[in-house]
Amino acid sequence: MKRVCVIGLGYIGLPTACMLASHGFEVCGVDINPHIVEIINNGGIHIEEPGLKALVQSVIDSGNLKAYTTPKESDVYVIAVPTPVRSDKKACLDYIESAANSIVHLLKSGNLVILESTSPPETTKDFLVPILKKSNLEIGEELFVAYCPEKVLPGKIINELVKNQRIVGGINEKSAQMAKEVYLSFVEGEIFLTDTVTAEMVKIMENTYRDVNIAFANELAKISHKMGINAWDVINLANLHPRVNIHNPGPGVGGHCISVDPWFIVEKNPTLAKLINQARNINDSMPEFTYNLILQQVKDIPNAKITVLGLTYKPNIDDLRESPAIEIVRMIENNPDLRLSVCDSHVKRFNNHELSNLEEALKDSDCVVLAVNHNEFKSINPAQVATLVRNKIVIDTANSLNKKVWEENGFRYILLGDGNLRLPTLRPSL
Ligand code: SAJ
Repeated sequence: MKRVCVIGLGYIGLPTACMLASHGFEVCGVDINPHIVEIINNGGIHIEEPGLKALVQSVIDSGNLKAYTTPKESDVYVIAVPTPVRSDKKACLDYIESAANSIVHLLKSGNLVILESTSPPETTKDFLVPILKKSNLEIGEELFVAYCPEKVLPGKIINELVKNQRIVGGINEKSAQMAKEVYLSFVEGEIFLTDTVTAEMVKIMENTYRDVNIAFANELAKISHKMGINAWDVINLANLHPRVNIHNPGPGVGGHCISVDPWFIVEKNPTLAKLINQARNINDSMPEFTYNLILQQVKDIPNAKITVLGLTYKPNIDDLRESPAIEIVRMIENNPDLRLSVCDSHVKRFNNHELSNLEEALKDSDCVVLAVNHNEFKSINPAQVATLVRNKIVIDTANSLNKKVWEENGFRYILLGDGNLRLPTLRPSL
């Protein structure tokens, strides 16, 4: 049985390690955090992802996955560590560097090293390979290296790991072929081979495409506010065109991918990547835009209490990375004239914050802000909310609350992206 060492047991590394362990590999999972290692070895998980717990339990029970804090000698090494962006918007490759350094002494002729972490183009050949060369193995002849970006959507990781197509970029043909063999064990989607730089660029462009399109929708939301029209109506009507697909505006773009990866292109091409840079800035401006909507609504209420519903970067997950809701919460916190309560049952801890249950969060509130459209908030009953709050104002950043019902219960309903000046009877009925 081939041995695979997966370094980094986070949102990507852990599900990937499980897939490999349930498809014929003996897997050593590595994480520098001993607490995470202990949880996994006990068949548990430290992140929320549908289906993951059962998968971990089964591969721990079968003995095909074991977690450690340091790598063990293997045939294949998969690096799936974070690549955050620094405050100067430059990629931080420190985790790739330490992961690569941690395996150098284990590498043997015939081994394959796969990088999965989203990285600026040329990272594999110009950053990873030089570290691996310290093994004294001939790259492409004795030691094979590939870049294979993950493409899975948090919330659907287990399904997408199997079903999505994959891009495999090899440092040479043999490396690409060897990596393809590994993924063929569990991937049902088609696997395309290319070079490492193209594969790195494909990954970043997928997320940048989405970022630019969301920025377009967010810009439309701002313009619609100014012009007194409803951006959501504009989007619904424009998207009837067979070649138009405007994305959804919102309080900002979060997560470890879409809000980070475009900076890697800006870093490499500062003078050329103008649109990409601007799109990032537009999306980064949305928490403040949302905060200003809140301020407008509570300007006449002394010491207003704002209730923020949802803290994660998108619905129905527990991931807080780069969450726009957190930005909004910080702005509210820093305003001495406002009080704050936050409710999110997916989040156990958030800095020193006490998260309230829904009833506590709504009690005496002056403005309820739906920041993240978790399923749990869909069942909120405006009539019941009305009995708890002090002032009846609700701000919907996701276009997911029923305006009519909230208004029937006496609420002033504000939708992000709706300038709200048109007569309701003139609204298109989509
Ligand atoms: N968002 C909007 N408007 C939209 C769509 C999304 O404001 O119309 C916001 C979300 O609320 C969230 C952020 O964008 O804050 C990102 O959410 P997402 O669901 O679009 O994407 P991620 O970051 O969870 O996952 C993305 C996916 N990439 C693409 O769809 C191109 C996923 O397939 C990647 O594997 C993942 O990035 C990654 O790891 O790179």
